[in-house]
Amino acid sequence: MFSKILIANRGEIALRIIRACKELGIRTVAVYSQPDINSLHVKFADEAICIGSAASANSYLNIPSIISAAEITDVEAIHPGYGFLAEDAHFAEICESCKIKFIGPTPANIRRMGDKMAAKDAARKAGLPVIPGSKTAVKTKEEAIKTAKEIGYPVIIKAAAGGGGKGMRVCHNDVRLISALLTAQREAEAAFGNSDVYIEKYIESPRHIEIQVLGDQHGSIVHLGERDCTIQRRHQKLIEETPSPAIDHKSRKKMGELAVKFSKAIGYVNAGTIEYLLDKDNHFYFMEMNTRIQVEHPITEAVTGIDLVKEHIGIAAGEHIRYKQDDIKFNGSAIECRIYAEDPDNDFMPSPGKINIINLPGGRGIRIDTHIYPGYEISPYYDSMIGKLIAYGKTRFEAIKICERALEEFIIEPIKTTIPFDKKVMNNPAFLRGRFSTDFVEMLFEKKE
Ligand code: MV4
Repeated sequence: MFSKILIANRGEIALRIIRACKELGIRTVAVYSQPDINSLHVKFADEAICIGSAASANSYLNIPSIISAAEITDVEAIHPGYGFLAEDAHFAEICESCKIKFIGPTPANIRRMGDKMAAKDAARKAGLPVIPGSKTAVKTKEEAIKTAKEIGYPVIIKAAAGGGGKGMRVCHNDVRLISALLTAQREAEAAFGNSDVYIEKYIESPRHIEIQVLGDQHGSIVHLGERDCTIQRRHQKLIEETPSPAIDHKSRKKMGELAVKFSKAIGYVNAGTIEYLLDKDNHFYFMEMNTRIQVEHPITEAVTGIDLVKEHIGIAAGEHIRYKQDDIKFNGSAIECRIYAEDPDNDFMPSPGKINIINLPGGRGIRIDTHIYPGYEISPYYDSMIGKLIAYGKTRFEAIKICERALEEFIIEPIKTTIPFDKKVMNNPAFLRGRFSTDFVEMLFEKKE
């Protein structure tokens, strides 16, 4: 095992990783931007180094600064957390060439899955159902129209280097497709430095279901079940749960087995997530793979009893996964509410500022992962997520009730947060019945007007 690692991140995930390290007896080095000097990750790490000014490009994305910090403090490995450099193959390569272990997949894994067409191609070859569409980049109007004719409207244009919803365009006819193609290519070029786009059949009102996988450096791969991340707004996840109320034991098993088959086929190492879309008829399709530890990992921890961050670090250190697929038992139901400093009654407008009063909920079945404290100043420079509430119960209904009462106890003042939104969802009939799609949040707000 490592004796000292650097955490190239901030906020709740930096704290989460520091906690795992303390339990593993690993010393920690925090890095921070100037405005983050009073953050808890700085306070709780064994050492801390300032790596630049507020803008992420100058600090948490500043590779020379981070590598220098790692060399000065003589760490053996770097944990990137999520966001920032977590899925930057170039950064993972630099770590390797500096003889610092990147805690995550191989640079080749990251690069291949970053190309969404290559990922789909690998999935198709491994025998997974993939969304019908173009198999190579669509360059011309003629190619676009030919693809649309084959698969039928509606279609969606996506950036090859995209993911997470950036630069997507839904089209219902040839005229719209032709004009959207050029805009999508230009947008892709501007956002990712790669103008390649591809076309897929557009699946209306789907559900987003992802499978957590873990693979060690010795070829062992297991899955840890699914997470239903359907409740999102503008590609920002708001609430996740496991097990998904939308799938039965049989599809769960199939989705898991195929996720493992895919991971084996690409020689995947460490924690990853296979994203599927589920259509109205409950058919599932591979969409993409995330090559990082994810925000919503705690709900999987709740139902499996496995500490994903400890596994993540152990695997990077060369340890074997010591359990087989059948050893992994799924118990109970878990729900995560992401708490954002945003005003749900004003189009989720960011609400940065100083927090004066906090009451964190607790009690049976509750876990809170957060970096906030009374007096903490939420910076407008970074993501507005300020914490996560994870509720665990024997059944989905119990988890919802525990979540609801914890939300009642949750006080953060004077800034606006998404807590009132979460309370509404816990009382929503469609949510309670487990019947909702990616349109859920929009519908919730339309009904109100
Ligand atoms: C889709 C889709 C429908 N059909 N692809 C959104 C994020 C990005 N990873 C892919 N996304 C979608 N891709 C096809 N062929 C609908 C979405 C989508 C979505 C997916 C998951 C969760 C929420 C979503 C909200 C809007 C659109």
